[in-house]
Amino acid sequence: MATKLPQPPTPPGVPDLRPGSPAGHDSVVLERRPEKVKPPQMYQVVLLNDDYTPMEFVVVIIQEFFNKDRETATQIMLKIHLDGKGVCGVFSKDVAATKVDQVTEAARKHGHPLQCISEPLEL
Ligand code: TYC
Repeated sequence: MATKLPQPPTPPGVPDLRPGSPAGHDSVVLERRPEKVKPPQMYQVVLLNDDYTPMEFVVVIIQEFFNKDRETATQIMLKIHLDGKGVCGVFSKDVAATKVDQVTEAARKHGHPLQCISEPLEL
């Protein structure tokens, strides 16, 4: 009877398809499928205008919680004042919810009616 000599190993990651190896015959080739993993839904955190919250307070809120410099924060505040609302940042769902909570809590603590919401970002 013929004895089979041991074969040298294939390099890492290279399947051994040589005759006699387990995958050399009777093996199943899986069809390649398109990637199904989608990037997570992102949320924009929006401040709403009102008639009572001081402009300066809104500027500070945008600087503190959305890491904007004073000029950018002022532009965003003025956009909200004129348009009724404005986006302060875009975050994952959990981070957006935390920003909403933090801004709402800070506003209530100072007696201001400032409204902060998050909404799914349209692609
Ligand atoms: N409209 C407010 C005022 O005139 C200022 C303001 C800006 C309030 C932005 C809320 O999200 C806001 N004092």
